[in-house]
Amino acid sequence: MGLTLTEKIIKEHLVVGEMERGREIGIRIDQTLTQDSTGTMAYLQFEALGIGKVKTKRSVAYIDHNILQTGPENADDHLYIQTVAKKHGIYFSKPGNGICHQVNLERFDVPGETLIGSDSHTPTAGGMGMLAIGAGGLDVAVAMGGGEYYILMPRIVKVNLTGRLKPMVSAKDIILEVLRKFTVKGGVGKVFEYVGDGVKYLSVPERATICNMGAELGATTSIFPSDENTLEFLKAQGRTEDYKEIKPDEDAIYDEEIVIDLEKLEPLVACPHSPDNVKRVSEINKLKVNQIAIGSCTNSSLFDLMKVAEILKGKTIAEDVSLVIAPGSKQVLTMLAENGVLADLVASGARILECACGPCIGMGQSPCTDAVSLRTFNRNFEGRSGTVSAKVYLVSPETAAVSALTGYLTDPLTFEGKLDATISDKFHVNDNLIVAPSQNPDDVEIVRGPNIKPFPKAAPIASKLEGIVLTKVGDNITTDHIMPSNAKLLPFRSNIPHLADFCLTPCDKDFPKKAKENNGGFILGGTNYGQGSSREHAALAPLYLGIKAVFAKSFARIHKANLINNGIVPLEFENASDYDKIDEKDKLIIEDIINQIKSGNVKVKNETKNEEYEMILNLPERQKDMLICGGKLNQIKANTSH
Ligand code: MIC
Ligand code: SF4
Repeated sequence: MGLTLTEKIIKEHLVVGEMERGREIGIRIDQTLTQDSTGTMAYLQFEALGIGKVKTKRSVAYIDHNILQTGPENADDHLYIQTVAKKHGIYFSKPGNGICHQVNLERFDVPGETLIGSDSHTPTAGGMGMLAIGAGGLDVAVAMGGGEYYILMPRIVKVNLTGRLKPMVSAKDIILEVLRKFTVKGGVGKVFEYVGDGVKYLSVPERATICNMGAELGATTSIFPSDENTLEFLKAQGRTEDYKEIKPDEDAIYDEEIVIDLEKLEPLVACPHSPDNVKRVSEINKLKVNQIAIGSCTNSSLFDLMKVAEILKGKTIAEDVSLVIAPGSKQVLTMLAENGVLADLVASGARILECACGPCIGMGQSPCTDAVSLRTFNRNFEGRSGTVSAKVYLVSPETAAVSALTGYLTDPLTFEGKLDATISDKFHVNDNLIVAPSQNPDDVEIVRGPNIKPFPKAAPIASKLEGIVLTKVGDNITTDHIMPSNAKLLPFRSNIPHLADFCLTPCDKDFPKKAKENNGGFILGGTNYGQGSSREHAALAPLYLGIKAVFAKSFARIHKANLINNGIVPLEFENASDYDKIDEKDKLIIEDIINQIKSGNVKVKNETKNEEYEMILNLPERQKDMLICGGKLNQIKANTSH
């Protein structure tokens, strides 16, 4: 029986378990990446593991998120990461070098290898034919130490691309179409494998756009085969030796299949406030736009920005529009400067930002009150732009650029003119902002600024869990709700006590206060609780506040793993309707929790209502044991002390 591409890579990296759908497997990790806003915690945890040099083929630490530097905190974090990287065998990509996923694609991704990263958009590397997965910082720390990474063997969706995109319709429109079909929770437990005759018309950066935003499906990852286009890209990056052809067998068996006829695809837009709220651009009439932001790890490649420049060349953006552009990497910015296109962008009125995440994570460029902001990014969660009343629409670079000229959301198919931009056949390679690790690690002193506080550690689980429901929230709660990130809070990613005072406040402003007054308690959530980011802070802040368990109709993959890694029990309702019966302030009790965890069926008593609910804890033994030990670090310590 033939294998899918995903199965082939997993088979080669399988360390624990069998490739049976839905069963836990452990895979060997070739490469890791971290970025600065999750990196400080990941490296503190790595240090706590007591490992000397990383054991991966390559590990890279990027600085790309926290670059506003409005006080010493960001720079202190950068210095900590730089020194810890130097000591432990990790490459360090300096601020200014670019967004982790874009730079990793250019310089380090290798077809057929495995990558995990402490950022949910790590699957971007699927565009290179790599099995790349977003994970919590602690899982990345363990992988750096040579430990395997655990996932449930995914179901594999065949996304059959037929035909070729029309001009002005873009890779972004393909992934928006997949999101329209599957929604933000439709990808949980799945890998999206792109195949079909349409694949050959997509360059590596376009494939990366699709895999990048596949994160919004809740998927484990997305992947393309490697082929002549991959080889061309690697050659153009001076990395021919990294090429390896890898594709699914002809008779591979998939769990699901969808077909997307690229010829029929039209420009699409994800409307506020969810990446799956997708409509045709042509359906939306007369939407006046205040701000347009082009960039992010989704759409900041040289190819994307060349297309934007062609549209803007010789013209001026609309009077009422602010256009900001953040190139994805130093390589992209250098080439825009060298070929003169940067001048076209600036002349049209674009404001050029540093090569970093920037506005995507609310690090500056918050739009005006009630603004309509068109962004080429991947997330439009409420408030993420830094302006709570703003309405963010996610679009392709073509739609963004054409709309910048008209001042209205405009279908790029109405643009008169033809784009000539093609993928470059030779990139300007200069890795001078990537610092190699030290040959003499003993001489490297790790510098820890005053903002770097110890991370909270869970204790082995008590025999009985009791407490009140501190807050009741709805469906699709994102990690941006649980642990908001904006220009004011991001400098405190290494300071959980400070961040904890903002935990869940977008949903319930008194949550931290209630948690502190009641000595902790429980959170009640709906479906897909914890979607979005990989930030472990969304588990560490609740841990700090004494949260013992979260009850939800279902959980997002990375957040669920982060809760378990930090000893917080994620319980799912056997009957979703029980969610309606529980109210805030109800007192809940779970007796004999250790045995209940072991059995996987947990009875929860509601003392206030005199009711009982059946909850499910459908976890592999490894994670059940982890909960009993009080999290992953305690489990590792317990296992190494025997
Ligand atoms: C995001 O896009 O939400 C982030 C910011 O990159 C996060 C990581 C973080 O919260 O630091 C992610 O995607 O994992
Ligand atoms: Fe950075 Fe935005 Fe990409 Fe997250 S989604 S890594 S914040 S550019």
